[in-house]
Amino acid sequence: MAKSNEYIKYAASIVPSERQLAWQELEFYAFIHFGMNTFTDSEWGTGAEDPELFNPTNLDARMWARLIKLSGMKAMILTAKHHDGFCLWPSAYTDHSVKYSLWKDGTGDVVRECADACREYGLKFGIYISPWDRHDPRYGEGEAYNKFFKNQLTELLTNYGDIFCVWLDGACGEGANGKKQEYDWEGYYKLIRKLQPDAVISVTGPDVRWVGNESGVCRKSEWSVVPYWYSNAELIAAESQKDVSKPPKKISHTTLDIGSRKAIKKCNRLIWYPAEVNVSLRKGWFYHEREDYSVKPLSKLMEIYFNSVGANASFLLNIAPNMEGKFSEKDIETLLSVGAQLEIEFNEDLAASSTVTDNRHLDKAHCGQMALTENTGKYWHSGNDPEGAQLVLDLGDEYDIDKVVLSEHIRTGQQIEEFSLYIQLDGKWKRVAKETVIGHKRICRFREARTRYIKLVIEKARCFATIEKFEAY
Ligand code: FUL
Repeated sequence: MAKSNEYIKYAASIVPSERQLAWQELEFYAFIHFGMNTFTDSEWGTGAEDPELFNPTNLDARMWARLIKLSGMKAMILTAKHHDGFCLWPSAYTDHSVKYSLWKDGTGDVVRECADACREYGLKFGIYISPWDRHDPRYGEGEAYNKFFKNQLTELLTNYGDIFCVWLDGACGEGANGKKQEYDWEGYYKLIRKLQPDAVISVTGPDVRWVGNESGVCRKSEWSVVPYWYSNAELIAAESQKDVSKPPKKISHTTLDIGSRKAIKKCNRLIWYPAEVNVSLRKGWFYHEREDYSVKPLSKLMEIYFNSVGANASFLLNIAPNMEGKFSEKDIETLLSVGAQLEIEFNEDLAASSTVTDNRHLDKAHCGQMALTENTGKYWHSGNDPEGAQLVLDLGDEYDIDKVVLSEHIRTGQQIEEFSLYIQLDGKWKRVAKETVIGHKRICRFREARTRYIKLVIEKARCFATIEKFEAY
């Protein structure tokens, strides 16, 4: 029997770290691309820009944080340094920073303002720092550059309070001297772990997997347990964007199926490496006036939300403040509509006071009733014979529903491989979803119907099945 196969048991035993568990809870959070490129109307600066060009007239990080919060996002990741090397904080290790700009006569610190605003609005704060630095003459000089980069990381990770994420992109181009740098990834990771042990290292790092494109496309089955080599920095760098005009559109990194039994069977080292979908609200990552008309419509953003957050991935949505240092009108309008739509979609969990019956459970403490989100910290566990296990929810009355939200108890690994969801109509069960993975979250959407009973059937699982959230809307 496949279940007894060692490789399946091994896959089922891979669990997330505490920092990954905390990150999973964020689900939807903001990227802020702001810096020298905002003032030169470019996407990738050359590094030769005059620091004096950076001069936002009305920078308002509190407004950024407030709008991020209102749009339903839970954190902000700021581009502290992009490929052009210009630093948004007064780094002691370079003269290419806000310190040498006209903004606030060189006394300003965008990283500080964002960190403070996030704390004020209850958002987590993270940083993007590009290892590729087209300005610094040490780039391409091996150890000298790595030391400089680590010094900058140290500044960012010691002076601004808790950092939830260090987002390292894989771009590795030539420096001003035409040389390429050999990055000391292991050294960077070690330093980050030492200074901010709770921070996830995303994309070119071991904690959060880049989905492989920048257009909001996810795999049908986004597994959190995948072969270890997907976290290999050199591989990620090799697959990253190489040309500013050609952002990756389709799923690459690296195939469509990276976590099924077939995909992991021959692999002797697996890793918990859940996906993140990064998409820009506009066409580019930085602000360009000509792209004021490229702001994605609400419908597109909701589609990406359901296809990412609703399919075991997280959604990192980029916002590009303008030269004033503010979000533009169109962006504000759109962000507020996303927040309002999320409130409508997830207004009240109609399953909250259901009675749940199951056809098997590990023990009483893990009976079907524990699957309800209401029972915080508890979960249903099928026992060691998961296939065919069922949960039936009696909502207590008939309600119009069009969505069911499910979560596994991922602290005990990702187990469910196939399931079906049914609602009862006129005394008959009607299947409304047939899917594969659940993982941290699966949102099943279907045509609105009035029902009192919902049934979940586990069709295939690794060693057992768990459900810790079961909601209906
Ligand atoms: C890429 C960069 O080259 C883009 O400019 C942007 O920052 C994106 C999020 O990551 O690797």
